[in-house]
Amino acid sequence: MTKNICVSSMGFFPARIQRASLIKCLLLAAVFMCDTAHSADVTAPQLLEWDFTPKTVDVTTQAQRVTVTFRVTDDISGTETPNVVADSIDTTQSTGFANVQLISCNAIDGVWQAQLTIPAQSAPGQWKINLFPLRDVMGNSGNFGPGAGFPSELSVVSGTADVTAPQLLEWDFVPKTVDVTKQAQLVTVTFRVTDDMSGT
Ligand SMILES: [Ca+2]
Ligand SMILES: [Ca+2]
Repeated sequence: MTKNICVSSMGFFPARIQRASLIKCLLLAAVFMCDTAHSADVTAPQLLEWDFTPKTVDVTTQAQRVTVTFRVTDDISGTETPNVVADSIDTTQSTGFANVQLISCNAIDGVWQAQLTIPAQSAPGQWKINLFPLRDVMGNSGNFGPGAGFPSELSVVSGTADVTAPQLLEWDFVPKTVDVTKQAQLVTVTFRVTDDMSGT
């Protein structure tokens, strides 16, 4: 399209302007060709390096912090900030998402760091540190990480662990019937929950 516009306009101008137009045309054509030569980003980011410290924490008396450091590259659009979380293998306990920051370089080739906090009285045993998703700005996602070849199991020592879920002891609501013909109505739910150690 760029070429057609250029050729059709050249016939109406003197030779000097035609030369200028020709140069302009070639430049535009070059830009156009460069644009079309850009590759689409259809490839997910790659995890190149991954480690965390310490490998064992004792949360008997207080919470402990684990630092995860990893390097991710992406071919074109750049890596979006990934999520890092640690989950207890034997229970439903989880740290929740860590605070993840890019600490050096950039989203094309960057080193990221995540701070995980294992709460006091957490479940003892092995916890698995997960990385997900490895997704770039264009939405290309890889598998859950870190994957084979990288350490992912954290040992948790906990002398007084709370591994029992809360119990629902009482539950009721009033009223049992509402008439919303003319206006909205409130229903009040009251319940009692107990927990053995850490609280509900
Ligand atoms: Ca990509
Ligand atoms: Ca409990």
